[in-house]
Amino acid sequence: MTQTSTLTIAALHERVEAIFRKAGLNAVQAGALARVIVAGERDACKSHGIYRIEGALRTVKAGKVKPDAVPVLDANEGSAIVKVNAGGGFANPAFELGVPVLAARARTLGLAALVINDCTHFSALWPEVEAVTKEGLAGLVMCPSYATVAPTGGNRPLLGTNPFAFGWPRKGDAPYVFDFATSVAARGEIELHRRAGKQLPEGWAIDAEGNPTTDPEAALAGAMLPFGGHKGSAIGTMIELLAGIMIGDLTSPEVLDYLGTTTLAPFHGELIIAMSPESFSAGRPGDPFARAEVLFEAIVGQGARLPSQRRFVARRKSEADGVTLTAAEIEQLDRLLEK
Ligand code: NDP
Ligand code: PYC
Repeated sequence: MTQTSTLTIAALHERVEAIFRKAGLNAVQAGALARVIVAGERDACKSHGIYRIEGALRTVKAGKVKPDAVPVLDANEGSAIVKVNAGGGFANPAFELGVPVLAARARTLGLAALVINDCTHFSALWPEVEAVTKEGLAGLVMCPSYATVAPTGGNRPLLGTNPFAFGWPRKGDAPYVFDFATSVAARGEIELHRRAGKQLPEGWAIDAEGNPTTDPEAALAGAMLPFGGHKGSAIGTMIELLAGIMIGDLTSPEVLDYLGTTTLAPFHGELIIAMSPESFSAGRPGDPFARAEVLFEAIVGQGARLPSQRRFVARRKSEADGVTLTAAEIEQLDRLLEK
């Protein structure tokens, strides 16, 4: 049986933050990174939990992210577009700086967007979309990545795994949230399969010659495939346009040219859109939140589950019992703290 240890969420946060501080990150960067990574472990999202620490540290060491960056807000008074320049640091502190202004603007105007430029982004998007729903707003979050996905009908990496998240606030309940890569699976999942010596399910990837493969090594050397064929390919392209070109930041192929590798965390921009359901539905019959509940009940009534429910169950368990890590994971944290 695998040896495990259980840590409180606060204790895990302290360790992760200490690792980043020791590696030279300032308090803003280290705190925001620790929050998102620990949230990943707490919610049983292993592909964006502590496994990401080493990639973030490699990126710092390679000089591709500024450990002492301080994000700068351009509130753009009165405009629906709020901007934060991450200053070459990680996206997470830039998001934390911008989200209160985004929310206030969306409440005033009905809808607003937060543009984050010049950031390194390695995390899941659900913590961000949940922060928008916490403000009583519906949210859309998207960003490019680096070229690792072949467009449908193509045979070489071009698009990123381009994550896309949506959130809808629910009164007295956890929000409706989905968050997924626009590739069949996140690249982190392929890496976790490789580490575990497991084959991939069919349909996830092609090798460097463009042939279907279930070998994670061959998939990492080849290309991943978009989810849903041409539909995922088009959504991935939309994300390149909106969260790359439209916001004046890098597209996934440009990110790969800039970094020259997929072993570092990608550097690009991010787009967050916040919408007020009350403003959009004003003057129309029915309360949008009550009507949404009818829809959710009908979904669950058929025996289906709402997205993120697995995460929320894991979160409740972690909050009650702590986060369980394997001996190898604890060793990894100890080693990183000693470095
Ligand atoms: P998954 O396929 O694991 O999950 C996608 C979503 O679908 C989740 O909200 C999940 O909820 C939900 N879901 C899964 N199964 C069901 C079901 N049977 N019924 C209803 N809902 C379901 O996501 P991916 O592997 O595609 O992505 C994982 C993470 O990787 C994301 O958080 C994403 O943001 C991140 N990522 C980040 C990138 C970056 O560049 N920063 C790039 C690519 C991905 P639940 O969690 O509750 O199962
Ligand atoms: O899991 O595909 C992924 C990913 C890429 C960058 C950050 N996460």
